Amino acid sequence: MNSCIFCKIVKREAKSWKIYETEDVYAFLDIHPASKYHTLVIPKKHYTNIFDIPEKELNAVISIVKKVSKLYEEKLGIHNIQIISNSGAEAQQEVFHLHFHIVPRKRGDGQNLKWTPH
Ligand code: IU
Repeated sequence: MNSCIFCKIVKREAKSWKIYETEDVYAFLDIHPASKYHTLVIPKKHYTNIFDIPEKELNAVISIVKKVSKLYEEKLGIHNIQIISNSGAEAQQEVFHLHFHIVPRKRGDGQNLKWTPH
C-alpha cells in the first residue's frame, strides 16, 4: 500500500534498523521503544491487522516472533518478553499494517510500561 509507512520500510523507501528478515517477514526496532530492543515483526505483504491476514501468512510471522525472541534470549540473556498486537483503533493500533511488538521486560521498568489497562 503506497501510503503505508511499514510498506515503505519493507521497500527500503523509509529507514529502519533491521533485526531479521525472510522472504515474507521483516523484523526491525521500534522507533519509540517501550524498552531496549523493542522490536516489531511484520508480514512484508500489507495486511491491516489480525482480522485480514490468512492463517498461513500469520504462522510465518509468528514463527519469526518466536525466532527473534529466542535470539534475544540466547544472545542478550533476555528472559522476559511481552508479545503484543493491537488490532483496531480502539485497541491502540496506530499503524494499520499488522505488526507484533516484542517488548523485552526487566524488573523495575514498570513505569515505562506502554500497555496498561485504562
Ligand atoms: P501500534 O500497535 O500500532 O500502536 O504500534 C505502532 C508502533 O510503530 C509504535 O510503537 C511506533 O513507535 C512504531 N513505529 C515505528 O517503529 N516506525 C515508524 O516509522 C512508525 C511507527 I510511523
